[in-house]
Amino acid sequence: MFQHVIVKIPCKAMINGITDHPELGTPDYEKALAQHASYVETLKQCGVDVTVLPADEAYPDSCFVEDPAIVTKYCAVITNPGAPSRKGETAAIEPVLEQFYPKDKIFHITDPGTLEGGDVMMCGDTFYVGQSARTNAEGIRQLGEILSPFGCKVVAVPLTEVLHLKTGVVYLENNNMLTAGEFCTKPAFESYHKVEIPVEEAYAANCIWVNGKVIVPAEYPTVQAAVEALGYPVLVCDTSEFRKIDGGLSCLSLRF
Ligand code: CIR
Repeated sequence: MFQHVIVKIPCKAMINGITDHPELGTPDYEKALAQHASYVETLKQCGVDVTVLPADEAYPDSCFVEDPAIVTKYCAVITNPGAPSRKGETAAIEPVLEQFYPKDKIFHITDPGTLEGGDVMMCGDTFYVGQSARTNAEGIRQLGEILSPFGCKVVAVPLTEVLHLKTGVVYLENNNMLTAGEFCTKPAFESYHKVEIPVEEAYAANCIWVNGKVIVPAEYPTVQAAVEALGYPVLVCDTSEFRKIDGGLSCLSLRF
């Protein structure tokens, strides 16, 4: 179960956030703020306390607070984002995590290792880590070294089709996993009960389990029905403006 969630208000510069999908257009900032506020309210309905950090105009993608840190029940890890424009986001998140973790339980990924939290999927004590354009083999090795003393296993999952691992796969606890695209056939996920998401709704693979409920992005009826069929109460949240800069539900929070 999660007790805490950390989010960060989107900054005005988010309209210049990194995107592989310019064809989706530029985010509408006012709409993004409203969607973010409603995201926070939805999280509160899942019984967590939510720490809302102020916007940081220096970093266009800083609302995607999942990427500069990994939070576990054992420790926190400050990452080393692979995107040059996002590296400085880690300095702002560390003092916030010090309010929740003792200093000797906060670790760091360092050069030449790179790693972004969006590539890390926690399934119990196994951490699957996407080897992506943002996360390299050395970053994954360092994470393994940090987590193994806690009895955790780190498994690298090479990916080519999407930005981060969790762009295309989500673990919903109870052995259930939603997979899209290349993640439907990865040997690493063979033992899970997988529900395959159709290509036209692949964006909705980025949904989140929070304390028994699942938050799903608005307007993905097939995914919503599939999650309901698995027996989870579903909450819906519109993230259309974040999608335009390749972000979604999981990227917008740290949950622990
Ligand atoms: C980026 O490219 O870094 C941002 N525009 C989107 C980050 C999404 N984060 C995530 O999937 N964890």
